[in-house]
Amino acid sequence: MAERSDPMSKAEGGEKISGGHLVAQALKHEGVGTIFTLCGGHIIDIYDGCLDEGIKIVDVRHEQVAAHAADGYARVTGTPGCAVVTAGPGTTDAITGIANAFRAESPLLMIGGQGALSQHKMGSLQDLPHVDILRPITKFSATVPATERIADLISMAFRECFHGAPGPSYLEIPRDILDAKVDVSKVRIPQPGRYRASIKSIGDPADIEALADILVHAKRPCVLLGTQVWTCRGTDAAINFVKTLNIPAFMNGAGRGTLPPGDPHHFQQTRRYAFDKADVIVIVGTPFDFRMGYGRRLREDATVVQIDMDYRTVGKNRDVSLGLVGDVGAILGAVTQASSGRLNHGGNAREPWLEELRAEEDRLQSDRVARLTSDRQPIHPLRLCYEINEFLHEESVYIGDGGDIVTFSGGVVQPKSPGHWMDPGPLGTLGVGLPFAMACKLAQPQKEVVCLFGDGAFTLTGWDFETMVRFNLPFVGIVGNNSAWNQIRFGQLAKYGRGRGEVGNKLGDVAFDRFATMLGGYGEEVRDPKDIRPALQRARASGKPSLINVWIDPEAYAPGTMNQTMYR
Ligand SMILES: Cc1ncc(C[n+]2csc(CCOP(=O)(O)OP(=O)(O)O)c2C)c(N)n1
Ligand SMILES: [Mg+2]
Repeated sequence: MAERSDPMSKAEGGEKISGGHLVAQALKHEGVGTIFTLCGGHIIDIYDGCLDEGIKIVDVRHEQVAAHAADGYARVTGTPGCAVVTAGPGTTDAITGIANAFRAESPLLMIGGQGALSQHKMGSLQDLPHVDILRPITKFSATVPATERIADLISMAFRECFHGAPGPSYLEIPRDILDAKVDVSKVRIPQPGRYRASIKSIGDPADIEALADILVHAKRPCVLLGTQVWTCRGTDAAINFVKTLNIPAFMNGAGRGTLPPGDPHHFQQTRRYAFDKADVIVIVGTPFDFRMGYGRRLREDATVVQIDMDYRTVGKNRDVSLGLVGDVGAILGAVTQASSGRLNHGGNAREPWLEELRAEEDRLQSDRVARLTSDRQPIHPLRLCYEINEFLHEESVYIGDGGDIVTFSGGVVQPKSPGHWMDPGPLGTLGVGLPFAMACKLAQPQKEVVCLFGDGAFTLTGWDFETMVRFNLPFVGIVGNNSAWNQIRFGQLAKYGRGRGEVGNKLGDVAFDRFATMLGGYGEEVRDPKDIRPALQRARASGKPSLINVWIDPEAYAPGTMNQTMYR
């Protein structure tokens, strides 16, 4: 343990505290136990404060990783993540991570360095207009004008993180403001639990009754449980809602795993079928964005109900019959209560609807069994996904980071419990996998982390595999290696044909297994499908960060890629 630097020196004028120590206190008061960072002269006093407050400092090799890890940490813990980066390039490097968290509604605070206020606009080292750059992709972006205000502005930034649907905040601290020591008596240090209120609102109680009415009378309802079910930790409320009302449920994003595979209300393959035939469709915590065809894939004459944490999401791109804004778990709980006792035999009357969907689900599954278990070489991506799904257990968090290979996995891999699925979200950022694995393993070491990478995606943040080794964070990494940016390659080939369509989308044959061993991890390569599972098991048993390099067929493409659904 480092020696204390005596931040509270008793100079004349009373007890003093430095800016970096105020940062650390404010973080601790919010419950932030870990910061993700890459060092720079502008921010070092924050590290000194963290040492005194017992906040873990995880130092990475690229600021994008710090920001993605803070995003991942927030998703896993339900408390905000924190990235601390230096001025200029440290801040711009982190921007992709902030942008990803912004689109994914993930609460984190990024603290960035800045040249001294006394040198404002003089051309100081690494000076940039960070606050302006960050403003459009954060919920709050500000500079700290005085040391006394540091803890206060941090509490403000955290409050803003939880305004509506969560998101990132940014705070810039000039170097002289951070380094200065001020009288403790002149400083406001907001105390834990006393500077922001609960946002668990159910919205308008009349709308709860209205939705209960709709559901009690629905004959063929279905529900889509999206990411915010997890954000609100509304899993139990969602399960109770689905079971009490006897409604088939589809899950996406972090909502996956709300119901376990095999549950009678869990459906995966028949979403389109159900949306086409349902009389009532309840969309929970999922925007009508490209993933939902902007709402156009929902039948015009269906009763569509949208529940969301963000007022701006409800009714966007498609009219709704009823919209509810608030904590989606609290709303589902209130609706269940308002409908129970009024359902009579309505729930049972839905049995034929559930049976119809189940029959269709089974039909679609048996149609693809042969491809899932195909022994052919080169390995079909579906076989790899099938093996990963079989390999996961209750406590395995699955992370997908790649293009086509991850699209394949979306239809095959099913997390066994809530909070065990991570994807970048609607920004579609390649490179989130390793930082998410890092955050996940740090926040909950007892869980297993299984991460599937595209060979392209891995390389965007892959050097932080070394950080996983340095911090002893074992995980099972799998690279679906097709030596190409295949998801994009397909569209190019389809549009321009062989030759012109092969520009800018091919990669070298990289031995990721050897990359892993070079850095002190575990690695193996696989070419035969029957070797996949044993290799995964050896990676698990190694107790090290690992990469299983699986050579997959570069000529196989996911149906979503072939339809280019993401651009429609
Ligand atoms: C940071 C970033 N750059 C570019 C893209 C565009 N993009 C989407 S999928 C994809 C190909 C990904 O290749 P890989 O990870 O190898 O997976 P594959 O499609 O080959 O299975 C690309 C380049 C993106 N989504 N994010
Ligand atoms: Mg690839």
